[in-house]
Amino acid sequence: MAARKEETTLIAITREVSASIGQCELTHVERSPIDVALAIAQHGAYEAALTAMGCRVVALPSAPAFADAVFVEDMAVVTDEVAIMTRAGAASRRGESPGVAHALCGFRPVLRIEAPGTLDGGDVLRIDRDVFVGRSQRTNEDGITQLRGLLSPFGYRVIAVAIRDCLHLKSAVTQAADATLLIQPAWVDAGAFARYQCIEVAAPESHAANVLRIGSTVLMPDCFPHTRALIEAVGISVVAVDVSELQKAEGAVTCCSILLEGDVQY
Ligand code: CIR
Repeated sequence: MAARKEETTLIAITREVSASIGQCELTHVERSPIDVALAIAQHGAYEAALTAMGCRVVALPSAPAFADAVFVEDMAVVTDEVAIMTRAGAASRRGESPGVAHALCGFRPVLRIEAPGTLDGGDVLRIDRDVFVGRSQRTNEDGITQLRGLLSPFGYRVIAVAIRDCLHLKSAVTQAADATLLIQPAWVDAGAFARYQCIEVAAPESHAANVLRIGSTVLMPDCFPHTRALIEAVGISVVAVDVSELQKAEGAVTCCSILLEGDVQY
């Protein structure tokens, strides 16, 4: 029998779509019927795209009692050193946390944001040792202060950023390449990111700033062709997926996974 080997790879933790996704939290999006079967199929295609981009997908079973469980990003902030379980800003989502913590404890020491702090992973944009955190309806000052206390021993600088008219910081800005961000300037002050090349989303595509960078490629929704062209114009390759049903739940592409380097056996 061949010996088992271990290698470090990029792991993407995902979670199955809950049948109850139609009862999801909504803040800036009008409720409209979600086709659950289509949402499940789109999520499967998203996972397949992650695999094709080089990730090892670790899919957690669904959490039927939690409509938003597919949006796993909000449950944790993971660095090379630790996993920090957030305390979700929406009380209805806090029960999603144990299943995600269980998966992460195999890869990192697990720390926690405690009450009265709240923080959603969607509000955290980490670029090297800078950790930008959105002050949002989901993330409060106490949550930001706790995150700073947990990460500063590892040399991270936590920088609070005001956002407006959107759910999370990463609704407004994400990283597309080492020194390149994609930004919706109506929702976040671009001045906070002055040292990066900032590509503004195309005018008719207000929700296009959320992309998931994996190596030299970004994954993004396929409904933003003008923004896609702007990204490709600076030499970044793009993989596009249809996530229409997840967008109806106010989700996008970063929120459906937690990425981390980890050792896997094969
Ligand atoms: C919520 O409101 O919590 C979910 N319906 C959507 C969460 C999306 N999360 C994210 O973009 N990080």
